Amino acid sequence: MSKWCFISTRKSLIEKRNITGAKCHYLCQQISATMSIQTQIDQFEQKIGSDITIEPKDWMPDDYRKTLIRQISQHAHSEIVGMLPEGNWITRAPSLRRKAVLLAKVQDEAGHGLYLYSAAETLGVSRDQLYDQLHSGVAKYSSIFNYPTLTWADIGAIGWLVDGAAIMNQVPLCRTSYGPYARAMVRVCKEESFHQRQGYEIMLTLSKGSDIQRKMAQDALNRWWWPSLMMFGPPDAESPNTEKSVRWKIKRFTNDELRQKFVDVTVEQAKILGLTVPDKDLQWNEETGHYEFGTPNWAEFKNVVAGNGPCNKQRLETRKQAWEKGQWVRDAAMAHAEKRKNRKKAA
Ligand code: BYC
Repeated sequence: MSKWCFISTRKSLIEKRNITGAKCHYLCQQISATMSIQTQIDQFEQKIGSDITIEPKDWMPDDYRKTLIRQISQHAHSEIVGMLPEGNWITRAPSLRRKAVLLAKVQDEAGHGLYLYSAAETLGVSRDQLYDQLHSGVAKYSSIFNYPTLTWADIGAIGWLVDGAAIMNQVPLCRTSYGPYARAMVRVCKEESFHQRQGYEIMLTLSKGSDIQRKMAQDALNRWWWPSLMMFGPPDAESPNTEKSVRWKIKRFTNDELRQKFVDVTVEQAKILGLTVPDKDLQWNEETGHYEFGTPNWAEFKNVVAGNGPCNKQRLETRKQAWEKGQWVRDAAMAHAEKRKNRKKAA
């Protein structure tokens, strides 16, 4: 509000409404505060409209902050819990090369979790709060990691399908409107494409192998296909967050748009492998230039997200134990940091 505007508002309030100077001062303050909030909203909307990233010290609506904390922390938890199904096969990888590659991939996932927790922290939530939400079962993480990895082919299927779905979802997040999240995603996506290729390479090797190996690959595809489609979230019509997140450019595409892109790309890759996508409704639509596909079992999705999937309890328990057993490492790191600080002070 300009100075001139302020004075005239004050004058007209006193003259027309017959109120005291003190009361008028209070009212003007209220107007000014409202105006400055409006200015902040306008500036925020302008940045979003012009694709200028929102940075931690910028003003942002509470709901934008809340939505980001929710999505980024769920994403971070997914990376950390996502280490478990694959970690299960590190000791049983079929060769030294496969073991080294898998070890590197699982370590990458830990790194992704850490970048994402750091991005969430810039929004004013602490790492301890986030861990607490995960360990107490309050926080969500991706439904996909509540399924078991039964054979070595599952490691191929996870890399190909799960990391493939992750890339489809996360490449657009490199342009998400919140700066620290967008920047974290750039490195995450580079690593995810290596993950996807290592998975596809496992599937390619198995599909060119013996009958038993081909069967293993097909069985893994059969079990991981539908849960991979569910990774993109509920259908748009049942997604309470999509409309707002797309408007704020947190999400650049809707759940259904990304699911369709994933199906279009992945079905072609399955053909190269000589494997069959387990969907009797799958068919190419010449007119739309897209595959039509069946409906995922949304009741199963809801059940898994509610904590009742095949491995939910086991995953949470493993994370809690890792946290408790790692206490001595955190204590040792703190003691070491304290010692270095004191040494520096004394020097
Ligand atoms: N699983 O309104 P919606 C990885 C929840 S890491 C569980 O559409 P939104 C990898 C959703 O949270 C993969 N919950 O939500 C790691 C919401 O609940 P609340 C993780 C799900 O946020 C290691 C409710 O359902 N990727 O790839 O607009 C090894 C309604 O949904 C799921 C990310 O996190 C699900 N699948 O859209 C290998 C990417 N889907 O919070 C690979 C970033 C939905 O309202 N996240 N829900 O109680 C996103 O892009 C979005 O958050 C989602 C969901 C598309 C996932």
